[in-house]
Amino acid sequence: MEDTLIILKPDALQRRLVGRILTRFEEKGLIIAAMKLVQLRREVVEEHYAVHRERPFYPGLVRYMTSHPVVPLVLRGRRAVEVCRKLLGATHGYEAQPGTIRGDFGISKSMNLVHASDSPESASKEIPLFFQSYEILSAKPADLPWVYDPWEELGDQDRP
Ligand code: FUP
Repeated sequence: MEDTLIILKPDALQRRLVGRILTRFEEKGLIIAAMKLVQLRREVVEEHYAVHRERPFYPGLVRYMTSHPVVPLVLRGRRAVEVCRKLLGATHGYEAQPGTIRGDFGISKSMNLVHASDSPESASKEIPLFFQSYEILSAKPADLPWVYDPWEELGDQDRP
C-alpha cells in the first residue's frame, strides 16, 4: 500500500464537482486516509509548487490555489501514485484523454481540477505540508478483501 497527496482545486469546488471526482477515486478502490476543507496559505502553495518557481505561470498558479477553498486528501492503495496520475490524465484539460478526470471535466490549461503527487518521493514531501501525522488514519474499509484479493500477495496455492 502506498499513500499519495491529492488536492481538489478551487475550480472543482466552485463547479460543485467534489462528489463526482471523489467517486472516481473511491470506485477505483483507493482508500481515503485523510481529507479536509481548507483555504490554503500562500506559503504552503509556494512550497508545494516550488519546482515551478521560475516558470511564467507560477504567480498565477499561486493566486489560483489560494483564491478559494480546496480539499486536500491522502489516498492510499496499491501503486496509488501511478493509479491516481492515470485517473487524472494529462496536465491540460484539452489534452487529457476522455475517461480521465481532467479529460471528462475540464478543457482549461491552468484550471485542471485536481493535483496528484507525481512520484512516491514527491508524495512523502507533499503530504506533511497539508496533514499532521495524527490526521492520517489507518482504518480499513470493510470491502478491502474484495477490492484487494489478499491471496494475490500470498500466492494462489494458499487460497482457501
Ligand atoms: P501536474 O503534475 O499534471 O499537476 O502538472 P505540473 O506539475 O506540470 O504543473 C502544475 C500546475 O501548474 C498544473 F496543475 C497547472 C499549472 N500549469 C499552468 O498553469 N500552465 C502551464 O503551462 C503548466 C502548468
